[in-house]
Amino acid sequence: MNTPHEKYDAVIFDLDGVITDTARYHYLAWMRLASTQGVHFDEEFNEQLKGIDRMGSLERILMAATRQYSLAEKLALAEEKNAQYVALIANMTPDDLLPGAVRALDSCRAAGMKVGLASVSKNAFTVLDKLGIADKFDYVVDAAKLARGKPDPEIFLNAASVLDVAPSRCLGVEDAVAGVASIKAAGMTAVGIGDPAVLAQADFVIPALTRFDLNDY
Ligand code: B16
Ligand code: MG
Repeated sequence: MNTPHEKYDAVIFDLDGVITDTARYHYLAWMRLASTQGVHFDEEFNEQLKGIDRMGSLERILMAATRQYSLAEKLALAEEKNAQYVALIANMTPDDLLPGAVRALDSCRAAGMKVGLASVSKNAFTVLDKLGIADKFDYVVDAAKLARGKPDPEIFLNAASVLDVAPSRCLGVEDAVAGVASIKAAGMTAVGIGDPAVLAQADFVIPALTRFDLNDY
């Protein structure tokens, strides 16, 4: 029998930017779309889009455009960006797992904790399959069924509810400002991956999953 963790019964991970660097592919696909619409797009702009769902991200980019877009045009542009993104992730393999990701996931299982995945990406199941880690999760949120994206707490609350763990006994792991806000709004403890100055709302911040240690939280 595992000794239960003193504070947590579940760990809920974000995908893009935490387990694999698909954040880079989202960036490249948005960059291409923004340039076709005459919108300046750079790393700083991209930072604001991390964890924001597809239509929400598109809205933010088009706000910087010089004209108005109809709903049909927006849907076509979102589809165009997604086609580009799907092409970019087509050749992903387990080599695209970020360092420390498998060890972190396995350490949660070994500690007897439930493991969830909370990504607002509608491509999350495809990415998990390509990475070969789908079986490491007890539950993966289906982003297509969400009414609201991050920073709304819905996605993390859905994961906690299906895993049957109180939010206060959940640890959320995120690389995005909107994602950390979602975890905190859900009443969970947040481990940020990245820069402490950017992820100021997180309870703990580590540079990468290589430094993930359940004993620290
Ligand atoms: P898709 P996460 C998010 O995933 C990404 O951070 C964000 O950049 C992206 O726009 C969003 O997924 C939607 O992705 O277009 O594939 O549905 O960080 O919540 O894992
Ligand atoms: Mg992310």
